[in-house]
Amino acid sequence: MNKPGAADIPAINAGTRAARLRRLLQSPQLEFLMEAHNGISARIAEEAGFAGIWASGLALSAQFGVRDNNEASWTQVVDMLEFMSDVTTVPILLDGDTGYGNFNNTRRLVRKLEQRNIAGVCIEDKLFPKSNSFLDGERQPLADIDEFCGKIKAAKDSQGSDDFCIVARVEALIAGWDMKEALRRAEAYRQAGADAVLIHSKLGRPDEILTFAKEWANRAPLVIVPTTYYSTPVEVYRRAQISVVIWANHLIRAAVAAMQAAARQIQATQSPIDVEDRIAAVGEIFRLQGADELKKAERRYAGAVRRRVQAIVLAASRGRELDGLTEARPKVMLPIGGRPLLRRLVDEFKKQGVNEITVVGGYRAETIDVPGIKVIVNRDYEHTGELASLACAQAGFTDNMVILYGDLLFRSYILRDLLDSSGDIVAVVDSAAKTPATGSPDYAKCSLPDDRTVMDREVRLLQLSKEKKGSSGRWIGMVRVRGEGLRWLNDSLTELTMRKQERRPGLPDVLNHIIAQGRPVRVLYINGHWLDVNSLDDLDRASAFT
Ligand code: SPV
Ligand code: MG
Repeated sequence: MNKPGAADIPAINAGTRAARLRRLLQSPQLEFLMEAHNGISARIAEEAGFAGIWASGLALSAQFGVRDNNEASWTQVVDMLEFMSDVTTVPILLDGDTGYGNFNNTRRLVRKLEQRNIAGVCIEDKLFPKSNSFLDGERQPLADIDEFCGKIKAAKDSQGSDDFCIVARVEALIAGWDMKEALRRAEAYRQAGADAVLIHSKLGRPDEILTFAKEWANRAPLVIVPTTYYSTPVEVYRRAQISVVIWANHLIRAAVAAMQAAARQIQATQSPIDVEDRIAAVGEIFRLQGADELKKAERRYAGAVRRRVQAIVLAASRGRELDGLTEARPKVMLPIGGRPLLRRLVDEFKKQGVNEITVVGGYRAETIDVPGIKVIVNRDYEHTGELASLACAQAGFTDNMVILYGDLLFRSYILRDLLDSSGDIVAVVDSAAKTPATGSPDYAKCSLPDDRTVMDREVRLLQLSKEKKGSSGRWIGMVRVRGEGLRWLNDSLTELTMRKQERRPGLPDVLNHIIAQGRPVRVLYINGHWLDVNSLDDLDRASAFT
């Protein structure tokens, strides 16, 4: 068969993968396939610019850590091909060894490969279980020609798409037969329906394959594997009208050499310092895994799962009523039952899957030492108030946050219910008078009192003030902000920051301002089960609150 002229063939990268492999085989140019052996190596081969991938039997078995003797089952190979196919777009040609059995096994293989979008399979005329061509090649028996032709016919007859490619691999030269036998077999395989012939040689020079190519005279596309005669310039193959060159094992060999060097070095020096700059960054691994796509998808489909929530913890104050204990650290670092107050708070958030926790410190902020949090410092905490502390964190605000005071202890269900609540801004109000009101409590006027028998009523916060009379409960210093609520919060923060005020505005002033703009702030009623730490008595109570 003659290769068609360049003008007759569509672009290599159009159409199905099988059609593209067919065009690679039939293209008048010399084309190249790169070996790959798993998902990440397949992706690397494609990114490097290869128009097709050789799923090498040697490399696949090596990455499993077994020999190239059909020790890995064919279904294990097909499973790996599925990963390779999923992460690439270029055609993949499987090195299918002998077809893993007789004609019947081979035709089942073809169907399974097509289901996984594999473009073609190369089968070789040896016996199952085969051995690698470079291991005692001449001792390897060849298949009976008729039997192998039957296998090719069965494979061709069972393929669903006309484009799926069967490459017949001639091992005569490997097994010590002469050129005549190689040509006889190649011709028989062509007549049986093979789409291309792979002629393999283990010589250090290309002499055999060049002689073969000359005699073959382009009767069907010719594929070669220059592993041993690798120093031959590819121009030689062009001139010989070879169709496809397979670089058959270079990625597994590159990976093995790099892994050996890194492992030895880290073991010898007991440190990765010397290898760190020579190995791929973790970020590069994430990139190859497509981490960015998942981030985008999360943004798009976030409604389906509980959105990532951020916690903003206001923890700038020293805790005036606790002077004696807060010389060296802020109130939030006081130990309660052996664990700093802030640590307990952070643990509660983590329990609910809230892992992005920003703490705004001020007084002795350098002593805030709790793992897994980000600390932002309000350096002017002495002359500013909560509003300024909030503003310090404003750049990192998201439309899904819980803002709260750092001196709170609460039962887990309170945060859980707040995370499950609906409303753009939701304030937690305690309708029971059980928690002693120390410090400077904020009382909540609400649209409806807490009716503990009716769960789903929408209750609005009308105002926070120091006035207990007429209130429906006490705001505990915790508020949820999401969706539109973020814009309302930002608007009010900007507005209040610009106003000159006698008193330093706090979080209650921000909520009151939002309400005054006609924006709904909803109430989540609770009934005790929390405390805030303002006094020595509170500290005693907090120790008992476990
Ligand atoms: C493979 O890559 O597994 C091959 C080519 O079959 S070779 O190892 O050269 O036989
Ligand atoms: Mg092989």
